[in-house]
Amino acid sequence: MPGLTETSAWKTLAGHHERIAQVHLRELFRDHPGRGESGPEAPPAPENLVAEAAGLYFDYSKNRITVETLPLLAAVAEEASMPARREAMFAGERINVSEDRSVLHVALRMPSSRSLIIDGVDVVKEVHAVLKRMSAFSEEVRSGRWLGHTGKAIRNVVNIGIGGSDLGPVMAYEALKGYSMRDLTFRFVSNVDGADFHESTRDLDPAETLFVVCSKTFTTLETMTNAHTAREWCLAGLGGDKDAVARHFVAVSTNAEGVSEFGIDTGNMFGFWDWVGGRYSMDSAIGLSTMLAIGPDRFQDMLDGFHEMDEHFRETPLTRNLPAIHGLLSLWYRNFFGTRTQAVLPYSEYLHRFPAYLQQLTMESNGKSVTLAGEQVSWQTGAVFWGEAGTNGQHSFYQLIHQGTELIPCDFIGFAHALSPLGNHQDLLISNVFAQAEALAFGKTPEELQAEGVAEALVPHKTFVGNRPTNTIMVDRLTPRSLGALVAFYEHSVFTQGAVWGIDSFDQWGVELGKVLARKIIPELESADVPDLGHDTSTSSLIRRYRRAKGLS
Ligand code: G6Q
Repeated sequence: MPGLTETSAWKTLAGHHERIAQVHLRELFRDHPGRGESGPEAPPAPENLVAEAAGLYFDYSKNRITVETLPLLAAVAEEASMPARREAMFAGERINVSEDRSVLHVALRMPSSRSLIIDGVDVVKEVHAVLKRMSAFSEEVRSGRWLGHTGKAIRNVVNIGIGGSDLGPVMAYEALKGYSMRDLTFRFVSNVDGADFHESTRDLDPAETLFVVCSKTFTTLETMTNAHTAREWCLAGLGGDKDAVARHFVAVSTNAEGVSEFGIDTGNMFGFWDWVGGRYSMDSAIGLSTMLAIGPDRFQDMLDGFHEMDEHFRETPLTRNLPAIHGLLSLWYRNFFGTRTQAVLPYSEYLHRFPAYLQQLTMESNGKSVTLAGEQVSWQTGAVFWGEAGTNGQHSFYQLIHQGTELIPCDFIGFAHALSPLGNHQDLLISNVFAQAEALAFGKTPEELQAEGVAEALVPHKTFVGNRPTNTIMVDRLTPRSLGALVAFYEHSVFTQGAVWGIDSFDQWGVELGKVLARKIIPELESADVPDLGHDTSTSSLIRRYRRAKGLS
C-alpha cells in the first residue's frame, strides 16, 4: 500500500496547493463573492463554503481554498479509507490497535432505543443502566435527601481526577454553570501539588462535602494521592469514624477492585468501560459532577447534542460534513502550508476552559509519529492547539496572529444569545468575532493606509497582510445540547485527521511514560539513606539538591 503522500489523491491535492497557495483571500472573495453566503441567496454547494448541522453554523469561507479544494481533500480522505474507519468505529471494531480496544464514546450517547452488541453484550443497554443509577444518585444529592455522616445535606461537590478524568468535567461545569444548581458548590482537584487540594477545600465543611473520585484505572498517582488526602481531611473533620467514607465518597472507575480496596463501597461506584478513552469520557459516568450540577434531564440534553453530531458525522458526505471539513482543513494547513499551531477562540466566558479541554483532545489523540502498523510517518501529524476566551486574547497574543511571521489558522466560536445578558455586552462581544475574522482575512494594504494619510514611515508597521485563515462557528445559544454538539464536532474532526494520517488517535503511551517515570524517583527523594542515583549528572544533581533542601543527605 502506498504511503499517504504517495497516493494519487494526495499528489493531485499537492498540485492544486501549488496553484492556489499564494492566492489572497481578497481575490478568492472577489472571484466567488457567494462563497460566504447562506440562506436562499446562496449559490449551491460546494460553491458556498458554509454548512450547518446539530445547531452549529460553520462558516469556512475565510479559508485559503477554492471551490475545488474540499472535493480534493475529501478524495484524500477516501483514498486513506477514512470513511471505512469511521464505520469501523461506529460498529465497535477494535480500531485502537495498540491497546486492542474498541473506540465507542459514540455509544455513550446513543438513545436507549438503539442497541449495539459488542462481544455478546449490548453496550447501549449498559450505558443506560449506568445513566439511570447516576440520575437516581444525582436526584438524591440535589434534593438534599442524600445526607452526610452527621446528617447534614451535601452542599459541596469536589471532583478528584486528572487528565481525561478532570478536563472534561471542569470544562463542562464551567460551560454550563448558568444551568447549574447554584446552591451547590463545585470544586475540581487535579494537581498532585497539595496547594490544589488545600485551596479547593479550605473553606468547605467536611460534613457537607461529597468527593467524586474519578479515575478509569484507579491507580493514577495524582488522583490516588488526592483521594487519600481527601479521606484523611474528611475523617479528621468528622471525628475519625471510617463509616463516614460511605456517605462522603463515590467513585467513577472501571476498576471495582481498586475502588473497594480504597474503601469506597462499590454500591457507590459508577462504572464505564475500557472502550471509553479518558479524553472521550466527559459524557460517561466521568460526567457525574456535570449531572450533579445541571441535573439528569439537562445531562440527557447534552448527550442528545453529542448524538445529533455523531449521526451527522456518520451519515453526511464528506464535503458537507462539518467535523470532516474542519478536520480536513486542519490537515490542509498542517501538511500543505506547514502550519504548526491552531488557535481556538471561544467568545464566551463560560467556555474559558474549552481550549484546555481541546488541547488534550487534539494533542493527546494526534500527537503520534508512527502509523497503525508501527511505521514512522513521513508527514506531519497533530498541530499544537491553544487558545483563550475572547476578547481577552485580543489584548495579548492576537498581535502575532495578525502581524507575526507564523501562519496560525483560528477557530472563532460565537453565540447569538448571551446567557447573562447585560446591556449591549453581547453585541460588543460578537462584533469582535466578526471584526477579527474579517481583518485576519482581508488585512489592510499600504494603499489603504496611504489614502488615510498615515505617515510613510509608519505604513509598513500598520500594514496587515491578511490572508490569515479562520473558521467561524456560530451557535444560537450555549446550552447543554449545543455544548454536546460542539464537543462531538471537535472529537470527529480529530478522528478525521488521525484517520487520514493513519495513526492511532486513541492510545496515549506518552502519558503512560510519565506515570512510570515519577514512581521511580519518589523513593529517591524520600529515603532516609543516601540513595544510589543512577541517573545522568543533571538529574542526579537535581535530586541531591532537593534532598539537601529537605534536610536529607
Ligand atoms: C486520556 C488519558 C489521560 C487519563 C489520565 C487519568 O485520554 O488517558 O489523560 O485520563 O491519565 O487517568 P485515570 O482516569 O485512569 O486516572
